[in-house]
Amino acid sequence: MAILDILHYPDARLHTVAQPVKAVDASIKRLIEDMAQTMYDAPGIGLAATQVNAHVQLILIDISESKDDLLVLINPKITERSGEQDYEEGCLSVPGVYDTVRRADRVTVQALDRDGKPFSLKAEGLLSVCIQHEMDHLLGKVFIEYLSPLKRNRIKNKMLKQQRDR
Ligand code: GNR
Ligand code: NI
Repeated sequence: MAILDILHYPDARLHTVAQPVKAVDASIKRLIEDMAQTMYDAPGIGLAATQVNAHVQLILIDISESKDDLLVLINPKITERSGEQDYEEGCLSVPGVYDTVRRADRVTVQALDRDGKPFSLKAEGLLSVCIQHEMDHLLGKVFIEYLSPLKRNRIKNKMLKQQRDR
């Protein structure tokens, strides 16, 4: 297992659109292991392959208190969404920035699990937010793109300054 480097905004690679996983083979399983270790180490409650510069449709989520309930979604597709909720989001690719995003309250998602087996999941609340946040990463989208251009520019400058000062 290995801890992978997480890309930080405004890295252009975060805007790459991920490709579908063709086969849940040994290399994908290794990526899942490494991403899990990276997510728990960070720590975060979700991680998209995009964030570790692997541009395949793979996301990991663990919103459990005990950090022992890893959810793996490969080639996820949202088939139903309803309602609205506002949630204060953060992102490992935009460290130190938190802001409110409005998303669907409930989603139904279809995906493959880590054995390549199809499953369907209904989610609400934080899990639903997290699924939508991670699926945005696979489309090359970071949550701050929902904020006003003014806020986004301030965040971009703050991030660039942080990276200069490191
Ligand atoms: O760790 C994370 N916390 C979080 C909090 C509110 C809404 C979304 C998230 S996901 C984030 C990890 C991350 O950046 N995933 O892409
Ligand atoms: Ni994120």
